[in-house]
Amino acid sequence: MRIQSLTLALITLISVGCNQRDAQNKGVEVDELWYEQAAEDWMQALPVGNGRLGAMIFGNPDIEHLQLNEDSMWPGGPTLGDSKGTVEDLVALRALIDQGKVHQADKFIVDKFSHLEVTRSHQTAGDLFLDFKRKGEVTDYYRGLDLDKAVATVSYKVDGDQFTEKIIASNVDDALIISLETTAEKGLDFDIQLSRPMDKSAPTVLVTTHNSDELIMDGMVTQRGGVVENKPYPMQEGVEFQTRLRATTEGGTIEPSDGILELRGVRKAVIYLVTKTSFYHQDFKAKAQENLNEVASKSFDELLRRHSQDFGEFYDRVNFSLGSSDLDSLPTDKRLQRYKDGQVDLDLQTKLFDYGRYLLISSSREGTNPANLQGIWNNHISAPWNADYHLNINLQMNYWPSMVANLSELQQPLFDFSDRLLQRGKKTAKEQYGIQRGAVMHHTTDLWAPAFMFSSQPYWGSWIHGGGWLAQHYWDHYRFTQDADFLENRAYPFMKEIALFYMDWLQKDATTGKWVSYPETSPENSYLAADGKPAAVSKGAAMGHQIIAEVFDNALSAAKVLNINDEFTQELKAKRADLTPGIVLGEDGRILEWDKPYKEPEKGHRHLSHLYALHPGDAITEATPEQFKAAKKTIDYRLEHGGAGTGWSRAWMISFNARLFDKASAEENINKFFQISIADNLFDEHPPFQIDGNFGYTAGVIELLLQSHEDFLRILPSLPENWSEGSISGIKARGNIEVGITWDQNKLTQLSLVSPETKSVEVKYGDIKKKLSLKADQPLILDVSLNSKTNN
Ligand code: FUC
Repeated sequence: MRIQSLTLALITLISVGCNQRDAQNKGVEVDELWYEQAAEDWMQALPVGNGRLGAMIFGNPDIEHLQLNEDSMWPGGPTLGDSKGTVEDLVALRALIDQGKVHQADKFIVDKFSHLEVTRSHQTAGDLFLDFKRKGEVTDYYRGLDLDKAVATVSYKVDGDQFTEKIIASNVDDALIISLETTAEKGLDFDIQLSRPMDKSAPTVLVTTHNSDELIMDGMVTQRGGVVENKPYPMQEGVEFQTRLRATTEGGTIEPSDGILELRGVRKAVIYLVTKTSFYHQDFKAKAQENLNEVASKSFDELLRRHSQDFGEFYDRVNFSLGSSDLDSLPTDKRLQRYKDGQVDLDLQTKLFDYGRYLLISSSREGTNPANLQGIWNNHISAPWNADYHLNINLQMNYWPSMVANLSELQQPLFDFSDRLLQRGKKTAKEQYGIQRGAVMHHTTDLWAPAFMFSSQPYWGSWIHGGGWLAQHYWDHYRFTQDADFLENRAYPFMKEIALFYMDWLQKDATTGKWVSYPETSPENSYLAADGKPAAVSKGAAMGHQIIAEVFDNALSAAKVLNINDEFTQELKAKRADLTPGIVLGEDGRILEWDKPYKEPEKGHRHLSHLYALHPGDAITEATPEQFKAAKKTIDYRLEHGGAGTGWSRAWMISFNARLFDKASAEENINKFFQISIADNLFDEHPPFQIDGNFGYTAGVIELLLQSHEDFLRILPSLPENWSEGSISGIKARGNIEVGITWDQNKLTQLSLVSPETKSVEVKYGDIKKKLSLKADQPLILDVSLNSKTNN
């Protein structure tokens, strides 16, 4: 596949007259999305990104549009709001719950502790338009995204003359670069324009020309329609930025005119675009200039080579195939439609898997902010859910593929961000709840990492386990990478702070004698209280106790690895021993979501928070058969009542199915995911667009093929029936083991395991379970009976 792609890259580089589709028709395979027409709307445009900077490409032959993105485009600053409430309020709140006054508790929690609704959003970085003064008939149109090399291409003929545009978002050179070429004798005539949408009718940028070949767009992110405490809160300040663009040409002329660059008679042009912001650099304007000078000193071919090599270092680690790719000759939107019409397309399933990896590499790189609800791709001033960092599943789901798909470095932004959040979370714990030790984080946050509670409704805002859930990623990062330094210096300190908060938050329940967490809510969901009216706050909820148990267990495991045995671990053990259980079965055999088997107003709710312990947690496994069965029942009930209504919820289902070895349901949920939740550009739809489903899907696919959460490796635990032949390589299991699997007629044909260290590992395939020895860096190749094919 790589050699084929390289061949393709060479073909496309040397031949303007031969587009990718022509090459493909000649039997060259490539991981690509492709279309026969320009994007009419944003959900048809194609994303490129370097982790921080990105664009959505429309490919319009008349006026080409690149909608621009940068990950720190936020209004406001770190100072917005403070924690609310006091320790006395917390005592009063708990008393209301103890007295069964849950509706009063619901009101009280919001009145006393919440900043109510806050609207301040991640925003678009603006738009780049290339106005081709084009007359003539456009034929042979092609628009594609090569996932292998992370290059977008638009090509077509106008009156027989070939036009080719290539776009990359380079991480190594930190720029967007666009190359344009034509075979037309008279060259291309076009204007280059930069702009950014108004904020409530107020201009947000000033565009000027510089020298004869540069555009400079200066601005600051504002949010005049901002809301805080449910009240208008115009934000007139925010992150400052400069976007700088330079055009170079072969042949023809460039003239600056009134904030526009006019290019005439150009046979070849390269446009370099950089954006720097005050979030990252005090001297962001000087940095932008420096960045532009550096990138513009290189040719497009050189930049493309550097970019593809850098991108490939991540992307090429994994290869997934389910057999034939014959349908590659069909445009992606037509294939998708065919799928939506009922014809399952296995190769498109592998493309969507690869796309998840592509999107993560493009939206989360070392030193950037983590991928938000839209990754980095956002055309709004006020985005859905502010395109922020929701901590009650969405941000975490974004990072589910990172470890299993062998992209552990890409988690770095999540940890850098979470460490900032931890600092603010300590303040919130003290100020809001009077808890002196540790840190708390609520259901959502943004670039400035506030940890306090904000929402006007208790059922979504008053959840306190954002930090607890993030702690799982720290521990898992260690389990996958075995990076002892990370464990000692990053993971354990984070896990300890979260555990400390919980230790002081828990209350002794007079009836059960156990430690109970309350006030609790179950993310975004409500139950029917004794009077038949919906309520959110309860005395304990499944997810809260599952997360607390996990944080305690993982912190103790980490302490063991680090040889720590101190007052903290002693106290932790004692509290853990008497913790209220988070997995309790109701009479109907389902897992309870709250402290009692309440009636539910929304039986098919999209969140399955009480199954956290099944996935992404690991407390429910085959080794806990009753809970395992109950988890299946819980899922079935949700689905019978219209569950999995959003893209991310459906994607989560695939991982649940995988953990329950429910191949048939996995197959069905994959199909439904394609049929209901995937847009033409293969972005996941909540709706609207939300990238978590893309990442959840990629992670779910691996979960079907390999699991390692039970201290042994399960090979092909939940292979869907219709994935009868295929292979996957380069994926990771806990223990830092790289795994390759090939199968045919639904049976394993070859398993390969390699570890950088000599170690023993237990592996299970079907009913066979074996302990195997791995020698450092020596692949162990096994057959269907887990016997070695390599004799080592
Ligand atoms: C969670 C979900 C919503 C949405 C939002 C961004 O709160 O319940 O469905 O995905 O995050």
